[in-house]
Amino acid sequence: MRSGFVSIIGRPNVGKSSILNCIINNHVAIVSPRAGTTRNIIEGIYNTKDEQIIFVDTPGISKPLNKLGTVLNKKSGSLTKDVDAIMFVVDGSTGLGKGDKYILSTLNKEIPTILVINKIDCLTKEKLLERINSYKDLFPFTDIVPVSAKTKENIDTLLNVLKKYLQDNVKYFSDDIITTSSKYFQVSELVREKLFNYLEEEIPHSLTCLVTNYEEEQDIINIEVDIVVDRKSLKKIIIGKNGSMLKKVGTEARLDIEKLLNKKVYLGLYVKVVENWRDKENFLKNSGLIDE
Ligand SMILES: Nc1nc2c(ncn2[C@@H]2O[C@H](COP(=O)(O)OP(=O)(O)OP(=O)(O)O)[C@@H](O)[C@H]2O)c(=O)[nH]1
Ligand SMILES: [Mg+2]
Repeated sequence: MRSGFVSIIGRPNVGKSSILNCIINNHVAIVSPRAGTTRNIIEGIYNTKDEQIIFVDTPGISKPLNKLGTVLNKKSGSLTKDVDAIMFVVDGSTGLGKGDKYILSTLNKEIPTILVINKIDCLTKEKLLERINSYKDLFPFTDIVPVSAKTKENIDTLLNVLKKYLQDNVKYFSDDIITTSSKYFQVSELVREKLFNYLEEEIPHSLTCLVTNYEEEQDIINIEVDIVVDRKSLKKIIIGKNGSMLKKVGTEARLDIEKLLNKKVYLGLYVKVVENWRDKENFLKNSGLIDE
């Protein structure tokens, strides 16, 4: 048995969570076309007969605009220290950015770091070579693996590369565990994912979701989720005309939640206002966005 921890880091929106889901073959991390989707550390556990890899998905690192942003960068940074390998993920479709150089400057060169160029389904071979050339000398990468989370191309190669770096000889989790996230957290994330997919511009960043009630009956689970926004004016937008937005989000989220919990679900969504919650330390702590 060989096992180990692998951190997935990179700028926002490069496809870190998509790669994790692709490897675990399950929707353990939410994904959206907006930068700044992931806000918590998400662990996904990959098992074979002889290996176990604990993948640690992190919030994309970018210039912080508020306390929440600072906390997220710190969380991601802390997860590059005590791991067996780091997957430094970049977006092959957009290429090198300032943020990439900043993140690389914070990494420990002793830890095997793999340059993972994602979204190669959007690239020609020539463009990919160009991308590899622009990154390869910025850091002593141990390996360079181009992949696509969308088409799964080369994901098996990536796994084979990572297996070289597993150092432990223990099984950390039993085979049936695919993530360490609680079911309450996963439920709130599925609601947040739909909101991130439907709402525009800054609005998704202004909200967070919290499970406030979870009651399991024989045939159904009754769940209530608060959608917390940071100013009153957003309430109307999230509810939508005659409640249409909330209804759309609620239906989609419920279907995913039923799949997750394997049972019929009643989902109640409520929109609440907590002014400037992203800058309130107590709120961030109580809602699990700050761990300590
Ligand atoms: N074409 C293409 N799109 C991809 C691929 N991987 C991810 N995406 C898209 O890229 C967007 C961002 O994906 P995420 O997985 O949420 O990115 P992330 O790096 O986790 O983002 P943050 O959590 O914000 O840091 C989504 O719209 C994905 O569908 C890929 O291989 N090809
Ligand atoms: Mg993510």
